[in-house]
Amino acid sequence: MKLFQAMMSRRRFLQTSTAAGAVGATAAGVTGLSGLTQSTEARAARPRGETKVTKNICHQCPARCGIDVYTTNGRVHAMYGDTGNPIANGKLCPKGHLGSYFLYDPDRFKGPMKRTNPRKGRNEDPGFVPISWEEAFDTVAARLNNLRERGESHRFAHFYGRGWGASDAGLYGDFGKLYGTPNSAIGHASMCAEGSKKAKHATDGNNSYNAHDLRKTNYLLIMGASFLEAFRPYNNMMQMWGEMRSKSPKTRVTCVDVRMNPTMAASDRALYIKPATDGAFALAVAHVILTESLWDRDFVGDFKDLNQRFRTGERIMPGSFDEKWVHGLTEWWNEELKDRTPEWAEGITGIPARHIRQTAIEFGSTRPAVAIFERGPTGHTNGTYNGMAIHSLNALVGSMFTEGGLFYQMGTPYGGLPANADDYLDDYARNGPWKSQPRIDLARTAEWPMTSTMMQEAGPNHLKGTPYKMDTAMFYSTNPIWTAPDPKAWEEALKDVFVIDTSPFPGETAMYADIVMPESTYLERLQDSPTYPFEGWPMSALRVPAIDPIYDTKHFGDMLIEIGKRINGPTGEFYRIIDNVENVLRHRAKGFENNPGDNGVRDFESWKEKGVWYRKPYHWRFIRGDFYEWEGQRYSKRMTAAEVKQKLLRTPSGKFEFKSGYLEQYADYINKELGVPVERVGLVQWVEPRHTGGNRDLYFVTPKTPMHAEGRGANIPHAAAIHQPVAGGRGTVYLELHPDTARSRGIRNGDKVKITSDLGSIEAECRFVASHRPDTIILPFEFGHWAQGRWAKDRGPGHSGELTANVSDPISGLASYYTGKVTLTKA
Ligand SMILES: Nc1nc2c(c(=O)[nH]1)N[C@H]1C(S)=C(S)[C@@H](COP(=O)(O)OP(=O)(O)OC[C@H]3O[C@@H](n4cnc5c(=O)[nH]c(N)nc54)[C@H](O)[C@@H]3O)O[C@H]1N2
Ligand SMILES: Nc1nc2c(c(=O)[nH]1)N[C@H]1C(S)=C(S)[C@@H](COP(=O)(O)OP(=O)(O)OC[C@H]3O[C@@H](n4cnc5c(=O)[nH]c(N)nc54)[C@H](O)[C@@H]3O)O[C@H]1N2
Ligand code: SF4
Ligand SMILES: [Mo]
Repeated sequence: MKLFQAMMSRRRFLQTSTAAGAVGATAAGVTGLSGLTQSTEARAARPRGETKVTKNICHQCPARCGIDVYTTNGRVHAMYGDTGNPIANGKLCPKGHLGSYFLYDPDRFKGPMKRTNPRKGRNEDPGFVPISWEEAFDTVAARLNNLRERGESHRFAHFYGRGWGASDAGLYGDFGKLYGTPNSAIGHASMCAEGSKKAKHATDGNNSYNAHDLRKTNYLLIMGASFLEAFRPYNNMMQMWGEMRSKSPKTRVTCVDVRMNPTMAASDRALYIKPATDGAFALAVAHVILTESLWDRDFVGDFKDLNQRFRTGERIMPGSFDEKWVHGLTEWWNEELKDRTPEWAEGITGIPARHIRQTAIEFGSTRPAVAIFERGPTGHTNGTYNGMAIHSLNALVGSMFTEGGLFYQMGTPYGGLPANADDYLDDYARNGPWKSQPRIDLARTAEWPMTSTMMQEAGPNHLKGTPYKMDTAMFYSTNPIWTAPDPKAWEEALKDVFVIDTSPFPGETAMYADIVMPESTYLERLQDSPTYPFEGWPMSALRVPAIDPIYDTKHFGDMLIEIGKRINGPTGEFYRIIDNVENVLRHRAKGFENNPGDNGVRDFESWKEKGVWYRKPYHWRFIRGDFYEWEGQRYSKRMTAAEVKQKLLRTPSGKFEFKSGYLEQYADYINKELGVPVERVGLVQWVEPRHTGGNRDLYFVTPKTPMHAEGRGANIPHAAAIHQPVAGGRGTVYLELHPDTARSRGIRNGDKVKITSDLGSIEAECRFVASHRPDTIILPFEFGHWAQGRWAKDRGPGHSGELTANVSDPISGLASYYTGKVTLTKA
């Protein structure tokens, strides 16, 4: 009853906030207009300058919405969603409009600086003094040349968070190869959402996020993905929600989460799950789809004897099922699924068996149906297996590459660079001692053999001196001293590393910098951005500077190129040919000459004008049992099994694998790390999570909210003012908890509380939210900065990261942000 009330009021909140938005807009329009009629003549007499509209991309989250930036007399005064950008469609999320705060942030770094105080720490003033860009580049290049001469170039590392494209993070690979370091670059994916990619890698062979055709989806199962707050591309997800929920028949939505959030409130069915148990839920759904005969015959196949059935607890005969595009179904059923009933899953997930069964029957009998998941199920030690179980549902109902289903994002057909790095390798680059050195984070070594990156390990590894100590580290759009799990380890680690930070404004990592090379904000820089997975067809947007940099700042890509020019030997030559970011982009845009975009973009100039190149449709489709390729008019070219394996289902078997050949290659490792018997490693299965915090009694979850801009937005006062939709936070962030959880601890609504994990304690003010799980407390991520701008610094609750132990899923390497247990007391 209480839950229902909370959901209703939540729904009302959504409705009224939309309605209020509409009324507000009309009212403003009307007053604006009537105001105009009275004063137009007076204003027209004294025109106040030309308004220029330039194309750009919002940088506050990975949605990468295209924006029109309005600049009058050299001042940016407005930005709107670009009507010609397929993600934005003329709309933005509430954060998008706030972009000029970054540009005019009074706390911005005004130009390059060097540190004068050798001591580093929270309470140390870095003593930054201005230097010229020449001095900044020369200092860094001298260090790097010196390391190279000593045969220690591997001790230089590049770290990055939000990379955008060919003009920034896309330049790292060549740099590492030419200069000679395995650490160019270490990306933050293992602190982000690597788990869902790995789950897909293990089952369908694509190490990637999915693209979706949500307009045509008729059933959506959302598991631990914040569809109406974060799921990518966020702004477009809200538009898709509108489409799905207003079409006929409307898309039915079941949402599974550990807390009440806007997506739960707006769904047809909201299921509260015990954290980290999503795999058990999904396996039970799979069990029902098979026992109720709801699987997709065209994709999965069928029994040879059509009278045969899947029956709970009964094995099927090997060889009795003809698999079509799946691999391992028989073993999956016999060794795992046959006993995974809804009743079994109820015991693990806490979700009543009848809800699991209903969800399964709906999901299995509606086409097309899609199951999505992100950091919720994967932010745990069993994350990859949880994700595999959920993704298997997409295969069982035949949604892979189907209309209304899931795809993988196509790349942009960019032109080549004016020089090829392989032609500029000297002997050191080819055979130097760096070649035998592992990465500082030990990704892709025996320590973390299955991961592509392990950024959270780099700081602790440096502290231990294993595999070596870093000498110099350059940070681009990442702030591990604040966002990494157990960030205090990074505070210690970076004390004796020469740090180069490129942030436009202060942050924790920047306070440890020896050299600050401030980047221009996104409204001042030229930069490309191929889309994150969206609808599958290729797309690449462009940031066109609205104004020249208002301070002495540069684009990160230009910094990298300038450092490159100063590296001794052929590396310098290579970068003199690459020259600058604009040159890079002009060459990349040559790829559009033979592939003109649907909006007419065919070169650099038209790309700048329209702000985006894209070309529909998606090239492949599964139709009634076969895969087809687009031939200019229709999906008419039937693909061979070999083509499907090469282009779409890139697993060892060329099929969707319920028994993963990829995982089997690492059987001993997985057995050692997770205790799964060697012969079972490949199976999609239930694996018990290991929560940190042992016998502490509350789960601690730190999700994203609509106004949260990763670790970059805490200094935007307006965003802070409306941060927390469920608890109604104003100007701070509250710990959300169930009243029963509070009362049994003598805590009242609004009290200051102390949250304690194995790592330490932080304080927060609490708000009762009767619709949360009583065993789970929620503190949205973003506040608790000790070094950001004036609106972020020393404000709000403590920083949730300081309670988060550095424990990761051994398969994907994703840091287990949502797995820690804590205790709660009155402060
Ligand atoms: N507004 C906004 N959007 C963003 C970002 C942002 O900063 N702000 N950042 C972007 C980035 S970098 C990323 S990685 C994505 C992340 O996108 P998401 O993964 O969708 O977002 P999260 O908030 O991390 O987590 C999703 C949900 O998982 C729930 N959850 C936690 N544990 C469990 C569990 O065990 N089971 C289940 N079923 N649910 C659980 C949380 O309550 C939360 O509602 O968002 C992107 N979009
Ligand atoms: N407790 C907890 N921790 C989390 C999460 C969570 O949910 N809970 N989420 C995790 C996730 S999903 C992610 S993706 C990571 C993100 O963590 P990070 O990789 O650290 O990325 P950001 O927090 O966005 O930090 C980017 C930093 O880049 C700088 N910056 C901002 N704008 C620019 C720019 O235009 N140019 C340059 N050069 N620098 C800029 C700022 O100093 C900012 O501090 O955090 C993770 N940490
Ligand atoms: S913050 Fe909002 S407007 Fe900006 S890219 Fe993300 S969804 Fe788009
Ligand atoms: Mo992320």
